[in-house]
Amino acid sequence: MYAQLVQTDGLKKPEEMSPEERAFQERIDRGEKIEPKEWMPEGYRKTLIRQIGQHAHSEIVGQLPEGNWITRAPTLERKAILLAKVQDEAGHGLYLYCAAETLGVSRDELMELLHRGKMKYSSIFNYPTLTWADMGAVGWLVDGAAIMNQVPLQRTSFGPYSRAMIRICKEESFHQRQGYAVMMKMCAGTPQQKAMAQDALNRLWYPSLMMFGPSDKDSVHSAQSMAWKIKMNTNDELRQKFVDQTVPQAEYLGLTIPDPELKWNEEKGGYDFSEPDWSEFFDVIAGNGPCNKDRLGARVKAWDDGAWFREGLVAHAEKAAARKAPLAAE
Ligand code: FAQ
Repeated sequence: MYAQLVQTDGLKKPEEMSPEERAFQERIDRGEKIEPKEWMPEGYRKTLIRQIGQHAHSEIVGQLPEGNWITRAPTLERKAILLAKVQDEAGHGLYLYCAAETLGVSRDELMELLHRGKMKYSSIFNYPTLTWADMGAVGWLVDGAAIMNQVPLQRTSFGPYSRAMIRICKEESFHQRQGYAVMMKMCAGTPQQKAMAQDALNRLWYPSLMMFGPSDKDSVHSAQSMAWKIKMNTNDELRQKFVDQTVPQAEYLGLTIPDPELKWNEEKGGYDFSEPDWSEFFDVIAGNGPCNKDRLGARVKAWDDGAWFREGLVAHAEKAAARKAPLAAE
């Protein structure tokens, strides 16, 4: 079922395109938005289902590492802020599932694929959140990386995805700022608090770099997705921008990026930095990260525990429809 939903043919040369495909590509090249009921190549539809679906799953699974700390937030104010942030992520998931549904896939199908381990979500959420400082580092680095990827996606060619991104980006920038605020507080605190902040950065730095996907030479979808403006930048371009933006923020905090090779490169106008361990990345997305089983287990349990509620809603809707039916017949 997954292959049927998302498998595509790869990048076509103009001479290999049908007249319809060529006209479609010209619309994309002119910067027009594509809307759900308009004609689109099957590969375009499937690529969007894959990317938007995975993105939606990331928002939902992404609630778990931070949800883990809601009951242990150090103050009432921090708890309220964290709770609001985690709820925002649920909202992002819902906008994105709605955008995917306009492409002819149901939310139940997407959920089933996630629960059977057939569909991915972002690698980053397979790492544990061990201390309160991780709440700062997740907001700062993980939301920071998410925004770096999502701001260009506001201009993506598929209308519903682009509009969902506009709203999501507004909320993500608040998330990033709240994470940085936690880091600032901890770095201005006791030596132990600063050490916790450094430890969180040490553990989450490379997993955050991995969020942008494999290096361009190993990215299977980038060429076609960029031609269709489903992706606006390559994985390496965004990773570089993220490093360039984040290093001065770490310096301001008085923290050290855990990369001895990190160095400003005058010629390229950006930092040189060490690549993440790509074998670890591929292992994590194959289901073998530190928390994959817990994360998926938690989602499946939540889905199963909510069955009675979904059934209740359907029963109520059926009853309400039956009550209206005789009136409609009169
Ligand atoms: N994790 O050919 P490419 C957030 C897979 S939102 C897992 O380069 P593509 C908010 C990829 O799917 C974070 N898998 O793929 C938040 C493909 O496998 P497939 C999510 C990954 O699609 C914050 C294979 O590797 N954001 O965090 C990853 O062109 C805090 C080959 O890769 C989005 O989803 C990965 N990191 O580029 C929530 C943004 N990277 O499908 C809570 C939209 C790659 O063939 C708390 N998505 N893979 O089996 C995108 O921009 C793209 O899909 C990329 C990957 C850039 C993620």
